[in-house]
Amino acid sequence: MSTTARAASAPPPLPAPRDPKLRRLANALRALAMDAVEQAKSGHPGMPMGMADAATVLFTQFLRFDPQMPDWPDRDRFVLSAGHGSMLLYALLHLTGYADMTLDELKRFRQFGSRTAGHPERGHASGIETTTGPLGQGLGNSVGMAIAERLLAAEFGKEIVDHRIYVIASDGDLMEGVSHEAASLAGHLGLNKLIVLYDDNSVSIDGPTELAFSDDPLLRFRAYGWAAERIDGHDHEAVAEAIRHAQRSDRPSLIACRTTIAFGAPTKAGTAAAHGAPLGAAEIAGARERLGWNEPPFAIPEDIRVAWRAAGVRGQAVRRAWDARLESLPAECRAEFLRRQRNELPPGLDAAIAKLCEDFRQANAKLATRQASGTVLDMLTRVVPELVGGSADLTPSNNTKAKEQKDVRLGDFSGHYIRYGVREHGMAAAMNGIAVHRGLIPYGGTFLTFSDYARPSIRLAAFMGAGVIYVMTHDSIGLGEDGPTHQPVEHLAALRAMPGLYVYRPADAVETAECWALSLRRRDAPSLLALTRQALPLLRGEPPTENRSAHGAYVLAEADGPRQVTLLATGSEVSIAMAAREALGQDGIRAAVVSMPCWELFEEAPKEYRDAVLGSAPRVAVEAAVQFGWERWLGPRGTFIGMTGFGASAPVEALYPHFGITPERVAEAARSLL
Ligand SMILES: Cc1ncc(C[n+]2csc(CCOP(=O)(O)OP(=O)(O)O)c2C)c(N)n1
Repeated sequence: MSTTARAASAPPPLPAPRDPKLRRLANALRALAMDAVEQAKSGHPGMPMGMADAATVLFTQFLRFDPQMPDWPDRDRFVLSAGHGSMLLYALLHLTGYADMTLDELKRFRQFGSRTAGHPERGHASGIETTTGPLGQGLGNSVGMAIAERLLAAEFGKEIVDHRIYVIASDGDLMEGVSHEAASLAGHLGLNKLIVLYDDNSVSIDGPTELAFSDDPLLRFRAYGWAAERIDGHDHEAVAEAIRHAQRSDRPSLIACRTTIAFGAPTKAGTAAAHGAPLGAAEIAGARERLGWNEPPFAIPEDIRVAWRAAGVRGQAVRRAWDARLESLPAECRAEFLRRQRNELPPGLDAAIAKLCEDFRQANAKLATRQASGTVLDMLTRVVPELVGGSADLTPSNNTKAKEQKDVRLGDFSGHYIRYGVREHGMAAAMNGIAVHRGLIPYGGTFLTFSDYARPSIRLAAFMGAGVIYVMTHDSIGLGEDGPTHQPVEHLAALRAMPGLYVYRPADAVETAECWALSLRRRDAPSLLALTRQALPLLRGEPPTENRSAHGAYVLAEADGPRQVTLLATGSEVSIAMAAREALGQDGIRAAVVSMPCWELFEEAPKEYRDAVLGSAPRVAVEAAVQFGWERWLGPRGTFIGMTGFGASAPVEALYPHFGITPERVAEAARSLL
């Protein structure tokens, strides 16, 4: 190529930065991202290179954090919602001095067993506040974190709780529906501690975003009740001024940072080619030259390393001052704050649950399990003050609001009940944020069918071990007249298929209380309570015992003599199995009934226990849902009674007989196995 031709195709020089030192700090992030992606032969260099300037301003001038105490409760939270740009976060954690994010970890980006997974995974390294990658989720989580901050500040005072939630989000984040729900809720509640830096680079995987995206996010967010402005994301002072402005706002803030994806790369900058593939040796060499970065791969000049470390110690004095304020809190208040941080439940929970079970027995409570759950919550919210409830606009149906709970409102965060609106996905994403923030235990309700609308966030809760509790009512055709659109049939199977999620389907009021206790105790995984709309008889009339649901399954009624058949059931179908047992008994057939409120717990039980419960007699399982998954419990000769397709719109009394989920059918199936 002639010199003239090269000159003609050479990219224009980079605009001179207003602050050369900050540009060099940002270039360290760029270089680490380029080098790590290149070494891994996989990853996303474009976004870290584009947002390096804005992230540098945030981390060196604003974010309050202390790498020596990564879990300092009053730290600002930083959420990289655009999780594909994970190298940006890893480089920031490394350079600011998080001990577990070593240079070696950066060199092992995306390799098995490294802390530097493809997308940031909470628990892999300190400083990763939440797991991101599925776009939109981080933004949804950040809304929950911002709610948690306000609630805890209202409870413990702003001396102890006064932090901000900063987010980096991309075009993809803003396109995803969950972010719309979350942003709308944040605007409604006026969550002004939430500041989103939007990587407004107009590029996504398919090419320029104009291929698919022509709404104006600024107008949209303003309509949600946010403050929104657009700045040059490579102008450090503009970024700083926008953040200062956002910090003073009485609303959540969106700062659209106009950036160039892969800023500095000679031919790929500004194009989709830089989004999700290594840049290649020639492009990296060109980027180094244009950026004036002459270091070998993974090398950081001493002055830059020192400057980044200084950013990492900036928060120490603030944190120490906070420690002192915590010390000077009244002892009881301090103990309560710290208990919550340890994720430790208050004393008195077991006694309260036991008393409630006794009350249910005394009253022979014939209740829908959703109603029993409501009664449980009336008690629990008194004993466990960190519970924060809510529903996606189904409060009276989900029975999620306890008598003493007050609504959370714009300007008044003294209540602990959130009106999430008709936003199941936003609710579930926000609950993840509340859970990982610490200090509060979120639960929220909708109909079980609409667990599908929340599923991507439920999956992330399961994946990162967030102790969220889902109250999902109307759990079968038993809901009746609303019909098949609302009647879940495959949902239990789908939810049970999800690793790390505990699915409970209690059979009566006592089991409901037991399952609530188990859900609360499990602080390192989500729990889902599938509850009925229809009333169920009390089955656990026996004198107080241990929490029998804790075994996942147990023999509710043993056969009168050696077992000839074992009837397995969950939830509303346990009483059907009990009636079948009785009918069989009249024919001299000895049947046992096993209630199985939680498969996952039963799977964890010792094999001998499981064998003893299941017995060696043939089995019939009954559940008003599809069979998928039941094979594992049926044994070689088992039969399943349940749904084979969608339900129908009719009163519940007509539906169970229509779909053949009756004591007679169960008894008949049992007889045919003998
Ligand atoms: C829910 C979800 N859908 C799809 C993807 C795959 N994906 C990763 S990044 C991306 C879009 C990239 O565009 P943008 O968000 O603008 O990021 P940038 O190109 O600026 O890095 C997509 C579709 C994903 N991570 N999450």
